[in-house]
Amino acid sequence: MITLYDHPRSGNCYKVRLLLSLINLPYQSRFIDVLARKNQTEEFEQVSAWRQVPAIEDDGLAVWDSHAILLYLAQKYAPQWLAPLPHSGQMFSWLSVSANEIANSLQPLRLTKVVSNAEAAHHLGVSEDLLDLTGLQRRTDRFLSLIEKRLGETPWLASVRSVADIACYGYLALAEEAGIDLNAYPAVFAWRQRIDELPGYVSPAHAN
Ligand SMILES: N[C@@H](CCC(=O)N[C@@H](CS)C(=O)NCC(=O)O)C(=O)O
Repeated sequence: MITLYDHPRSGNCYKVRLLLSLINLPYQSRFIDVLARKNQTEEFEQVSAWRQVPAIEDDGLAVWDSHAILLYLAQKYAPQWLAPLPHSGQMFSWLSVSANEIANSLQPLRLTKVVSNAEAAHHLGVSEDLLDLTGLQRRTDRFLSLIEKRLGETPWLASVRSVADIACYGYLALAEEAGIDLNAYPAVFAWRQRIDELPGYVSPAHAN
């Protein structure tokens, strides 16, 4: 059975929990208390090279990084979540947006609201006085206006439903925790609702 190295408050782990639930794939969850630095061990590094969650073990094979895990699981168990050509190009582009633009805007912005500034600075690898909250908000606003434009043109990020939607949804599901009101982004709001209504959907609050 698949083992997911998991933390219930992590949006990156949530992406993996959501796909596993949507495709109805059984797994066991191993809680890694990253806030208590329990990830900083050589043993965990054998599974996750950067000592971060999420990571999975499947048939003795370790895979880490939420995007890599989504692609791996879809390729092996749920190819219906992979956009075919020519849509695959946009799927890869929006996966990249999740791994870069969201990971450098909405994800850390939300972190600053759910843990102390000192804790957030530690996880972001900067000293507390260099925590750039204005910059995070500006980058988040820019990301939101770009994804709003895309979702005003197409119901799914890659035109067809794909793991790119799950990747970007991970932190957009937690937007309110970052102090964002998605009513200002009607296309994103409607897309989020489409995902909420998928069979097998689990909310971020539900951890195994
Ligand atoms: N690129 C990775 C980032 C994973 C990540 O940022 N994990 C955080 C939790 S959301 C973590 O493990 N932080 C603990 C640490 O870095 O020490 C992914 O998309 O999965």
